[in-house]
Amino acid sequence: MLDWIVGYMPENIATFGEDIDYVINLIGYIVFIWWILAEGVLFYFLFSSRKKEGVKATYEDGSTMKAMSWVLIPVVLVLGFDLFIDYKSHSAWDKIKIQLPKADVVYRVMGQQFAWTYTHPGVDGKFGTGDDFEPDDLVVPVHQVVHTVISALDVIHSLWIPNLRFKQDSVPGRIITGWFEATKTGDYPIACAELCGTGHGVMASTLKVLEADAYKSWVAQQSAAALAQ
Ligand SMILES: [Cu+2]
Repeated sequence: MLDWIVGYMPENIATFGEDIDYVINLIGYIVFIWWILAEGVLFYFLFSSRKKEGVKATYEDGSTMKAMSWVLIPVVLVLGFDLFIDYKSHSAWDKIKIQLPKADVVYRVMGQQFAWTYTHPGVDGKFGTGDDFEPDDLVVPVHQVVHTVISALDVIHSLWIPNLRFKQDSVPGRIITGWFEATKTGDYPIACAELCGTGHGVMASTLKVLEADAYKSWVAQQSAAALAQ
């Protein structure tokens, strides 16, 4: 019952996925209850203020305290809900956005119209050497911490991997490091979540989560091919 909202979401394969799903559920419940209340008030007034014999329509300018309270009370309630959500979700923010665990693998990710470029540092783990390579898909090992060092070439994009509950804007002039740890092997979709132009919808690729051994030999093979060029 308590997770009926995230029940509609793609399978979670991130170590921090449950923290994100908790916040999505919490906000979903609050918004749902608020929607019922707001629609209830709307329909109440629709019926109670309908045309009646002998009653002339009047204009309310909203200057009395009683009229204003219809705005002020909801404002206070919404602010209270906001603070409650902040209170309940700050630990997730801290865990995911502030305290980055040490990286096992580092990728550079650049957004541009209209593709993601992934740069792997190769076997030596250092960028800017001959064994760097740029795979079409984001290939990572399972159960290891992956850092994504995200930049943008032209406009704002957003790297979105729904199964990882991962979404991070890429912003021209900024370098933003994100992280994740996948818990399951397989292929999962990657999209751009920031409308960036006509090709926004085709800015797709795949997250491929491999077993550690398969990942290692893939890196070795890609690096060797890069060095041979
Ligand atoms: Cu984009």
